Amino acid sequence: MAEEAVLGYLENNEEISDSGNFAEVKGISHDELVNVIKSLNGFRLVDAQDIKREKWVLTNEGELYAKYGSPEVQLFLAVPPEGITREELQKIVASRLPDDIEEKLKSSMFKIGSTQAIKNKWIEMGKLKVSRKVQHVEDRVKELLVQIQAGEAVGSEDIDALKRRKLITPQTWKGYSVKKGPKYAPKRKKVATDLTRENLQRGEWKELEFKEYNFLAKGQPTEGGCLHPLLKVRRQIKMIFLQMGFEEMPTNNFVESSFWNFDALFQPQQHPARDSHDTFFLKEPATTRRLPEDYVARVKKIHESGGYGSRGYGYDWKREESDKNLLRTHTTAVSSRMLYALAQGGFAPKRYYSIDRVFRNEAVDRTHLAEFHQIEGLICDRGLTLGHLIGVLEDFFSRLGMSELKFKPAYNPYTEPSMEIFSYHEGLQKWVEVGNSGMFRPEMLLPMGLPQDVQVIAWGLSLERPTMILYGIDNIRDLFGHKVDLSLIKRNPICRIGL
Ligand code: FB9
Repeated sequence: MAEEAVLGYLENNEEISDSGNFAEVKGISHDELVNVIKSLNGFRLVDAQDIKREKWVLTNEGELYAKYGSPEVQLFLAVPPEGITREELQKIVASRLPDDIEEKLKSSMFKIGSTQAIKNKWIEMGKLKVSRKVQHVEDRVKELLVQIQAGEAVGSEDIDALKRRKLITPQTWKGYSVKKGPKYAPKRKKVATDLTRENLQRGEWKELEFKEYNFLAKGQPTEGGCLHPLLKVRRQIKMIFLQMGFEEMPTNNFVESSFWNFDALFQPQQHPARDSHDTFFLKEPATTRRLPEDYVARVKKIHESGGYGSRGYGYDWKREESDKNLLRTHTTAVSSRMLYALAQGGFAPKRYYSIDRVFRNEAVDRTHLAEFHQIEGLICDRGLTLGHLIGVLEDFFSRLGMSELKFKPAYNPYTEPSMEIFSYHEGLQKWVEVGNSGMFRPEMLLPMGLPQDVQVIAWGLSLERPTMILYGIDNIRDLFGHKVDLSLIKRNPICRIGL
């Protein structure tokens, strides 16, 4: 239909000067006509040239003023010659508004109308009442909007005034002018793209015209697998740990007991982090099934009355508290399992690491979700000191490209001493907190059965923070979660960190 209209018209006419007018005259949609013009142009049956027209269209508010009049005129007409109180005036204006106006706009009509009427010096807003300053007013705004709706020209000053009040907005219209092309024909000959069995059997092949091969056409992009930026950074950090002689810990259990997540770490049962405001507890299964009873007894004791020179916390430790299942709040829960296992089978020095998801019931914001990926490293050996911890941190972070570190005393329930780690970030031109660290307390290690002269130094950081900085992402929802743009996953640079 549209194709025949275009080719037929060009048979006896030099040009279709405006596709918009042509579509209107022929009673076809302009979008459909544009698609036909593009196709005929692609096969060179026509020669199409772009046309662009800027025109003004009314906003929703503009449409209302054009239909019902501007709020300033409506407000002026509601003021009687003897004047009126502000409250009365507000009621009259509201009662005269049509029902189909949005509530939000209704409530602002009085304010817009009175502000504009005062600006036009039509009314005076006294302390007691509102009175007219003129006898008669013209609704210039409504006239202009109706003119624009009719496609009539309006002066630039009036346009600016209407634009400032957000009553009109620019709209770009795109169309084509069309002439005969080098391969014009009054009727497009169907070009075959395949030679079929039917063509051969019926002998149609003799009349068939085949579409030329377009060797310049790009092939369909092949969709291959892609690694998420988080996984690219995770792989780089894994390589750093492996190069430093660390073994990966098994982190394939998001669900953990409070015992391994808190009690084994000598974290008291009253600690705020153990509250359901900070931790996700499970309803089903609500409690853990099995714990090493002899170890539990030692943990109970160390919390209640101390031991090994520690005073403990002096509270009644409750088993049912430690049986509660939760989503692990840190991968240190895995570290406690690994250290306990290490103490059972004849101690040997170890370097362990983990990188996996942890869950915290915290307020989410631009850089924090209720879950993140924690990176944790630990070294278990005899005679370790804080100096060893500082040394291994400088080695680890230098491989991440952070050569200058500063340490600040901190507190963790399960490490003493503890340090926050800071690094000067050249790109951001400021000191950035890059992690936390410490030496696991004897109250944690000795009940496990580790020898008295064994210490454990450990540290942690998140995977999201470095990834967001390295990939220039400032909102975590653009990196992780259901709103992530798949093109970020499909197209992002390789991860280049460290040395
Ligand atoms: O990752 C963090 N910051 C960071 C890390 C790397 C980085 O690299 C850039 C390329 C240059 C940039 C920034 N932080 C830890 C510090 C802050 O971002 C902090 O605001 C957020 N922290 C998380 C916890 O927030 C709920 C990051 C996460 C964190 C904090 C502490 C640990 C693990 C993760 C730990 C631990 C620990 C301590 C002692 C023993 C064992 C584990």
